[in-house]
Amino acid sequence: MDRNLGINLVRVTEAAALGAAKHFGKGDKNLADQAAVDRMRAMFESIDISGVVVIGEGELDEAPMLYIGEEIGMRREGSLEVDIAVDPVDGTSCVAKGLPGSISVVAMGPRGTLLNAPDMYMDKIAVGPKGKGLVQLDLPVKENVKRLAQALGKSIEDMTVTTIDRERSLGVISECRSMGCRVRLFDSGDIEAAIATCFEETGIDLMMCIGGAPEGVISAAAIKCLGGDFQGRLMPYTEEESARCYTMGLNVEKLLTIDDLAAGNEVYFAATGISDGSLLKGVKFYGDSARTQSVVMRSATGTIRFIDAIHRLEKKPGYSK
Ligand code: VTB
Repeated sequence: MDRNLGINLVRVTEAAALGAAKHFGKGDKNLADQAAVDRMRAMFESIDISGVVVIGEGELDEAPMLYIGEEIGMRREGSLEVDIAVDPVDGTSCVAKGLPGSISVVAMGPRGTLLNAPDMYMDKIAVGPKGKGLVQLDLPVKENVKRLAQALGKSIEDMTVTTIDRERSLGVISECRSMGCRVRLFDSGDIEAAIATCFEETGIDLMMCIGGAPEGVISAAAIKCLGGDFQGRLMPYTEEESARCYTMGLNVEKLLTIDDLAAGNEVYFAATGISDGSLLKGVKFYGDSARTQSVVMRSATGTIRFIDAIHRLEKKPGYSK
């Protein structure tokens, strides 16, 4: 794989974030998502890949662009054949409500490496490199927190677990609080929450939540680049969802490891902040320019780059609309 592809992926997430950020705090998550999808789809055309969307905006009948199975990229003869997983806005409700924690993300790997996860819930756990091999989805919450605290050399009181602010998280929240551990809730955007566990400066040690399965695949791709660990299990809630897993050849009982979700060691990941988050700053508009902050990484080398960019809006008329 061409190592410069990562930098090109940042162009894709920057474009999407700039589009979505125009709708920050305006109460309409669909408009924010649409702007991000349009920009992302257009920017992909300039990248020399032959990509197939494996995680996208939905099935063809639900989404006109970036739908599952759509072929994107320049698609020349000789272009690299890749799987693409996109989330033009992870945390659409955060953008609409003007809350922190929304990002635009893309993951990419050689064809056949990213799991085509159905749009349903997944039970997930994410941890940084020091917790790899210790923390397990199937262990009790308290055991995971204890093991990780020991590995990090922290007291339980200083540990921070992050989870989604939903009723279904009440079990995790009460287990953590009852042992004196700090709990940080987020409204949506579990990809950023998962990645945050791999950066000490975020202060987030562990993520446990039930969130979207597609976001699980993208989180796994990112965490593979960061040397941490991610595990998940599909959680079909209806007969229809169970049947869908069956047709897709997915065993719902199976613990999905990071390698099941993002196979091999040639994974790329890029993200740009839309609203301020624990890792990335959101888009700022200054009249004639806009500023973005992104992260790009590649699992083969494990290099992590943060990219601060200033976009001159008069030179990119499309960005100021
Ligand atoms: C979560 C959240 C995502 O979907 O995965 C959520 O982190 C699913 O949970 O950002 P709910 O159905 O309770 O919202 C997202 O919001 C993406 O749509």
